[in-house]
Amino acid sequence: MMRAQIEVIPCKICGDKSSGVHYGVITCEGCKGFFRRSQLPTVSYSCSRQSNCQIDRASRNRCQHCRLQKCLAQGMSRDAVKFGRMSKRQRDSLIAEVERHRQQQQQQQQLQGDTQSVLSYPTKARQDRSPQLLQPIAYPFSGDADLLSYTAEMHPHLVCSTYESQMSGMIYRGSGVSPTSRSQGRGDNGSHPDIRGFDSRQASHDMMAIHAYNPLEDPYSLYPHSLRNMDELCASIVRSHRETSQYRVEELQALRWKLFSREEIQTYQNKSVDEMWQHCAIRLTDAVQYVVEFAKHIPGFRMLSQNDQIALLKTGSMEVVLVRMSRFFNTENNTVFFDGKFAGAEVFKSLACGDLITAVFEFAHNMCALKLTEHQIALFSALVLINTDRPCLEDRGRVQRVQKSVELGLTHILHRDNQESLMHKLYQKMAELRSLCSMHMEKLRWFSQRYPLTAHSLFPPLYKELFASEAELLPGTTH
Ligand code: HC3
Repeated sequence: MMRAQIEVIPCKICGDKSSGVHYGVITCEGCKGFFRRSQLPTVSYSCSRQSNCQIDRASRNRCQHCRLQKCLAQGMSRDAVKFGRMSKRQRDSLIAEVERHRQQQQQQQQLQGDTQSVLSYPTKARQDRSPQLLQPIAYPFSGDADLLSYTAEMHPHLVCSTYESQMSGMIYRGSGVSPTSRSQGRGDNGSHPDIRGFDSRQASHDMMAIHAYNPLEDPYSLYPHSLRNMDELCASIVRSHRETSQYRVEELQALRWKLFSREEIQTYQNKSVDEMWQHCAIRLTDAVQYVVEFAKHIPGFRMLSQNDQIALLKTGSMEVVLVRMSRFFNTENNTVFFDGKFAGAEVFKSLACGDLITAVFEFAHNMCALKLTEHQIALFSALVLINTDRPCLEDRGRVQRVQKSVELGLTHILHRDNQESLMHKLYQKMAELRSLCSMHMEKLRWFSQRYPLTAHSLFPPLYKELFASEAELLPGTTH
């Protein structure tokens, strides 16, 4: 990947323009040089305040101690692999991150430029407004304009939501051959073919084929039983979890002391309801993007049809975000790592969703009490995602086969850890997740009626794609 592409991602330390991957992290030249100097044996820094100085482009030279803490928290280290020698997966997830930033930048530009047009964007004549088959509204979504061709007319099976343009773009971009490659047998390197570099025109054609091919010809139709062994499945899911979990648990441990100051909490609480909702919607959408990357590397997920992958992500990604939130949670003071520091429930007061916040924090607390290992969280997250009870699935049997293999993987892990008793507790957690998410949808319906403009034009497009159809977030929807 060209250095120029990486530079769309701002420096992870101070937010200035980055110049590439340095000591394992995307940083600017200034922070690269700072870290190099900080590693000299004679150097040691201390903070004259509470060791929680804000590090940004303007303030980065004010406190060397906090700047170094942030470098370490972001993963900078002398023996980090050079970009050129990164593993395939590391490079893949870096490519996906560059893609996300590029897309976000374009959407922000368009959002600024087109805020009004999104509302008045011409919608096609609506078919009967059955909640399932909503007429697609083409997003001013640049870069993959062809993706918008996935309209209900072309793919009658694309039901439940019609905002696949974002989600399908994320599922296929920068990842693999078009979906029907599996019917040509194994991939080029002998491993299971998966969805690599996305050619939207080709995929558009293939997507038509996806509903035509006969599953019995599909080498994966016996998929879970033909798996060489359960360890391979578990290892693959754990690796994907580790590479898409935003922060390592040990990093979060090192940051537990970083709490928001009284003034910073006040700043959040002074935000208006719609401002705070927009802020959280952006943070939540960021977290969901990592979940989409996680899903793509679950063996068997990508063998599902695009429709089913999107249906599972639409209803499951928020649940996985909430499972992952327990990794960011400190049960000693009931705070969660948010915006770079640990925040108590009071930080979210201006969302005006007190009961939802309380429930979410309680859930995170109770999840921590289970003391799940990273392996157990990885397999549990995959099981939460691959769930045949989700609405709008077109090939429930195929989803069931993948779900069964993930269930076997989780049982395998729990047996190995001598913790089989956890299984029924985890099924209870899945029921709690469903009620948390329906509570979330209820709040979102309330919010979108109270603040229609924010809900329709200031939330990230992917956020609306995730929650739009249930919360009636479609522009011009009568409430
Ligand atoms: C759940 C949450 C929004 C998401 C926040 C996330 C999961 C975002 C990713 C961070 O890395 C970790 C994190 C911490 C706190 C999470 C928030 C707690 C409360 C808030 C609401 C319940 C959801 C609000 C989202 C809405 C209402 C805008 O859809």
